[in-house]
Amino acid sequence: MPVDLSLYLVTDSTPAILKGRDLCTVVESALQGGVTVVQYRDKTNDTGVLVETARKLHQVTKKYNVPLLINDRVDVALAIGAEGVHLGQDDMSFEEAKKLLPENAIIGITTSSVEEAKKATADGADYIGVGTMFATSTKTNTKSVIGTAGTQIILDAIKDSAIGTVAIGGINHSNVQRVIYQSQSPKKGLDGVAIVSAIIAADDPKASAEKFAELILNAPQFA
Ligand code: TZP
Ligand code: MG
Repeated sequence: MPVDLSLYLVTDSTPAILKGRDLCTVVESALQGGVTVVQYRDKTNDTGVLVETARKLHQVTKKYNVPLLINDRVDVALAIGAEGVHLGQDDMSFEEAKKLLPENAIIGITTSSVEEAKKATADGADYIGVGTMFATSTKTNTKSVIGTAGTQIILDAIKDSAIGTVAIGGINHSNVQRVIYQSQSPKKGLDGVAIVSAIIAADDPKASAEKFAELILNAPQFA
């Protein structure tokens, strides 16, 4: 797995989460705290702002040698030369994105079922986002909440593949170790956790990321 998925930050530009702060400043703090990959996810702004913000974010992530992935928009990723994209089941297909993006671009796919995870694995995606782990006010239109039990079933179904895996939805400092431990199938575990509000909405995003990094590092693992 070329990308370190362990502490995967997903951005949000809504006032409830960003609270009027500058996104680049918040993301830079999170990077100082140890975030390993950043996904620019913005369902609020128009294309012009997306390209402008993505370009600014890229300047920041490059300083920390951390890949920037763009949610939904292959065109925005191409426009700014981002390291990759994250696509949901209703976005451009993996095959189309693969044709458009550079050879080494990272492509991640959202999956909520064994069928979707197997398809993303067979397609050759770099990683899958697995969820929704727990119900969250950050994304209310989620197809399904699958919990650690559902995640474990998905991981078990793709245990023979080296595809990366990251859980998303309602993950915070209090549950992250349980998420990592309980989601594991005997032959495949999570490579990381994706966090929105517990870092972006935190009073101190750097301190929050540091705490996550420490909890992840010390999470109990199967032998
Ligand atoms: N996909 C499934 S849940 C979710 C996304 C983008 C949002 C997770 O946000 P939070 O604040 O970490 O619960
Ligand atoms: Mg999408």
